[in-house]
Amino acid sequence: MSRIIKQGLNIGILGRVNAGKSSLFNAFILQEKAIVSGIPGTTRDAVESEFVHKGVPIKICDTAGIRSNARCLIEKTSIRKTRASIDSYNAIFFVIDASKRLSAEDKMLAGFLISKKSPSDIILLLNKSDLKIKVSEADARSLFGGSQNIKIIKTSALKKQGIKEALDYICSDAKKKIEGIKDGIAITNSRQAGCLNNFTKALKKARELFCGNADDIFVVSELRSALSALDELTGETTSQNIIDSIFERFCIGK
Ligand SMILES: Nc1nc2c(ncn2[C@@H]2O[C@H](COP(=O)(O)OP(=O)(O)O)[C@@H](O)[C@H]2O)c(=O)[nH]1
Ligand SMILES: [Mg+2]
Repeated sequence: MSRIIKQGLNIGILGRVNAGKSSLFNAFILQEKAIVSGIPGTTRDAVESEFVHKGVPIKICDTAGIRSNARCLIEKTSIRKTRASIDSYNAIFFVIDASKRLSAEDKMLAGFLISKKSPSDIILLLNKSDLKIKVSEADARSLFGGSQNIKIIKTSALKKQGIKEALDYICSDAKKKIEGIKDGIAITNSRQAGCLNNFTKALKKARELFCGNADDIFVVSELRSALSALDELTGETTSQNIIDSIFERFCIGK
């Protein structure tokens, strides 16, 4: 989970060809970045975009649709890449074309996903919900053995419905997961706050001196103060060797 804090949310959009993945991707990022087409197998290379929603940095990736009878080598390669990328996503938008009956490809992909991800990391998007719906929520859930842990949201990339709901859901879920961690790393007392304060003050001072062309010795002295404030906060002592090698490089680099 600390991966979310370090890198933000990494979401993959998966589903069979023509389910509407690229259209949804464009709706999520509010741009026409991915090519939308009725011709199956159009998306070959994964297309990525980054933005912030409700305070959560998100990287979202449109993938090549997965189908069993890929026509050519390029498509086969992109499908292999899609499969291999699944581990890197914190969450998956699994897109189903709800205007058509569930296909063997939907089932195959759902089986593959559930073998790789926990149900709470899969959000099922019943897309094309502006058309006559042929897949009920119960049908969709049956793809995952009826699991109640899979969130289902009806979307229409065409009418821009369910887009905000899907992003809101994924962000509030991420925030819940992060809250638990935040508690563990909170600055809990004034001594710790004081250390952080001293650390930032010393760093600022070092920067000022450096930019003002002060002699290295003064800059280094401030950096040492910053480090010792950090040591006090973490309870660790930075080894003299590390300090020496940092300053050696610092002085040569200047
Ligand atoms: N009616 C309707 N058509 C859609 C919707 N989303 C996508 N489409 C159409 O479905 C086709 C395939 O869309 P695309 O986004 O390229 O699918 P992908 O292969 O999963 O990336 C295109 O003709 C889209 O215009 C939707 O929500 N409603
Ligand atoms: Mg596509």
